[in-house]
Amino acid sequence: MDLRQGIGLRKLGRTTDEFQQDLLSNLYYRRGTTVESASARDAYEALSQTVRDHLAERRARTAAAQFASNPRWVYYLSAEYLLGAQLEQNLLYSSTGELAAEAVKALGFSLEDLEDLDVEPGLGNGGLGRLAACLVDSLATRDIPAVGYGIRYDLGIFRQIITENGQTELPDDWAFQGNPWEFPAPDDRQTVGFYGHTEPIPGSETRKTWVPGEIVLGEPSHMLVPGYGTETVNIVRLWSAKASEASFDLSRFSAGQYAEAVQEAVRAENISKVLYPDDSTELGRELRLKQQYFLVSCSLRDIVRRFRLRNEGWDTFADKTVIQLNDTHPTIAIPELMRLLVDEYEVEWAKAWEITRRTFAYTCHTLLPEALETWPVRMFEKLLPRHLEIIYLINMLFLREVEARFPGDHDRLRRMSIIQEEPERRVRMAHLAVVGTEAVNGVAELHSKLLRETVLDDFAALWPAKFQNVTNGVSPRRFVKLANPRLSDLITEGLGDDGWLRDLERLAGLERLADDGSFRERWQAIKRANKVDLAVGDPDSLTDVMIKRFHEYKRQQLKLLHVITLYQRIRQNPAADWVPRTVLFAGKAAPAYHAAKDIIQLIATVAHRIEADPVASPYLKVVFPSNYNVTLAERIVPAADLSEQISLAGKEASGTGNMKLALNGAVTIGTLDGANIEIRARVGEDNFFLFGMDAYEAAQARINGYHPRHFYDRDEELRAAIDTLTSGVFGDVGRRVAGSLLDWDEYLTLADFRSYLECQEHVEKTWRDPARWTRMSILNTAHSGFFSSDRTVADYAARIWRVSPIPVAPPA
Ligand code: KOT
Repeated sequence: MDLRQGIGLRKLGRTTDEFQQDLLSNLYYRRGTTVESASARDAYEALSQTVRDHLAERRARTAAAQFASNPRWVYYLSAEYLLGAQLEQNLLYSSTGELAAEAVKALGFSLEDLEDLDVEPGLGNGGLGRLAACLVDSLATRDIPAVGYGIRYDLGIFRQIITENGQTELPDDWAFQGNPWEFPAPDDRQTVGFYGHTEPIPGSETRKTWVPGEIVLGEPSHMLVPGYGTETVNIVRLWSAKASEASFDLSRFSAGQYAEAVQEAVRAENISKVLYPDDSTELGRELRLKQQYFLVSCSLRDIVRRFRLRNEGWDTFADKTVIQLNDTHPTIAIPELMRLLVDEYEVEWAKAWEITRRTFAYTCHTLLPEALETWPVRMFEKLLPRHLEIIYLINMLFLREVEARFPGDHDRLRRMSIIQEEPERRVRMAHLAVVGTEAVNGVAELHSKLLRETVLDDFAALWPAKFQNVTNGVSPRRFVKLANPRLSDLITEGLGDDGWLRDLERLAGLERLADDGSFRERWQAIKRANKVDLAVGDPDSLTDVMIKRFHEYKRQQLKLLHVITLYQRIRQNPAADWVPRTVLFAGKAAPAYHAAKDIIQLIATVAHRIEADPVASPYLKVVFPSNYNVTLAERIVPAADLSEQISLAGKEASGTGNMKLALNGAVTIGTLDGANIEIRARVGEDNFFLFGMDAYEAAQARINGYHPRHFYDRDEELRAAIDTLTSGVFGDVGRRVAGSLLDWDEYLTLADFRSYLECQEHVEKTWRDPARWTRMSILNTAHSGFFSSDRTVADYAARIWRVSPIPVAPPA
């Protein structure tokens, strides 16, 4: 037997009978149970294994095809991945959904029951982590050889419970019952050093020996990432920290000091214990820096290992490798690659630097100054002494370059240095990321422009060609096909086939149906049915959703002031012809972000009050389902009529929820911020509710001296809403939120209040004309094709990575 043909010999069930056989075989031989005694979990595990086998076979062919062509590989380094539930996706991407439904039915289960057992790995916080998941989906769909690297946190993003007391956090032990979707690969384990000291190497000026003081092992496992409508199956490789044998202290154990004996091992394994639950904030904890270096060190060694399978020497490394840094979290990869090349492989500094710069690219996801990562030099020195020396050398050579271009401009040197001097010496990771990469991109047009004009302006002046924009996108498979099967079927019928799932711009073909009365009625009926399924309020009410992380810049507090105003209006005039609304909030706040948690608690309190009020509750309902995650987003997005995208202009880098909602026919009410601008340009001004200041007006307002009380004094309804909060009827939390708005209002909520309320009146007027609303809804879907992550990946591939697809042949 020719073993290389071996993978072709394993015949996978393509008929119901064969699939059934495979399922039973997994139930008996892998699960060790029988049809008679199989529990739902047994059935779930066996089904997952059966589906996984289909992908594994494609994976084997993919790896063979990709390595054979020795391409330029894309390596995506991200501290976060929000992959979403796997079973339903993998059924879709392996076209086994119908087979599976019949097979599990014969076992006495329904597919839906088993899907309920599928746990979503919550290995991320929000937009940045979900973007990573959409990009790896699209990389596979576009047949691009790629690996996503990340950390396999034992505990993912906390589980959230909402009560009238606000948010409570519980640990998310997501893999408690095992994870049928991952393959451990202990043979590819890596060794990671921390702490210690460096020693000079006689005869060399640049090379050093690093003697680490702590050694931790990184064990990989991978999840399969199938492309849709193609053979390619890529992987996401996630690292778990494991203590080395040496860290177990046998002598202490023998002396009865059991806790002390494992102390060091516990410390080592804590590195991948828990995801930091912060989003768009900076936090300077050593464990976080350890996580970052752990991810980077394991991944770079793996990348080098893979390179050496096919290549020799270093001359072609950058031709065969591009590493995309998902924000600055993995930026230590730049000095780490320098260390590997210079210290370990004895590549000369200048050559190593050329290779490094050509290998990396950096995506920035924020404009908030507090989210720009910096690390105290002292912490760096202790944890990664050799990396700090390398950063100093990189910085010295870089500042020489700046000095040559701008002689005598000392202020510029101080601004651009990788090392911040005042008030404390810190390493500026964004500066390191710009200096050490070939391309830097923002995630929406406005964001990329503001990066060039503000935060990174000095760098854009030095290297204008380095700065690019790549507007974010989302996976139409997960966020339309899987989330909204009814709408997907109607779109497919309207367009004649389902090619739109791989070529989303084809949605434009729906435009001609926007004026077709019967199509409109079916569209409307689907939205209604999705609302019935969501079951949070009257399906005939305007379903108004604000789903995203809680952050003051996103301005959930503005939405809340609107709700309070509506409530007061209804109370004052109960007999008027009110538009019934269901306002749905969902999202988590960082556990230590007290102002955001206050807003959550206040929303829950107001919701309760309105619910208990017989006058207002027929027209206004506020709901706050707990534990917003990918799975919950997939239920809410298809049911939304109105999409709230109301951040202060200039603060939201892009947003991607805005894209998911528009694609599903929600109409946006929003500011000129992030990707809202591009959504509006595509769906048309008439099909988007615009309000508020733009980014330049907002910046100007701050410069001119912003006084929230000015708006409070001049707007009666605003005053009434805030006075209610101050009065204490919503408790202390109401007082705190009102106080922060009146005294400071960092994100100019009060300045945009009136414009927002007027715009909401326009929303209601439009809603009263269902034909018109439905037309707007259809046109939102029709013109959102640009926001596919397949397009995002195509942009990166063409302009940043310079890679092409490597198609995988179907089985012989
Ligand atoms: C977190 C920490 C530091 C720097 C940035 C972040 C961050 C940014 N986390 N999530 N984001 C969001 O990323 C999304 C994907 O690009 C954007 O759509 C969104 O606007 C960011 O807030």
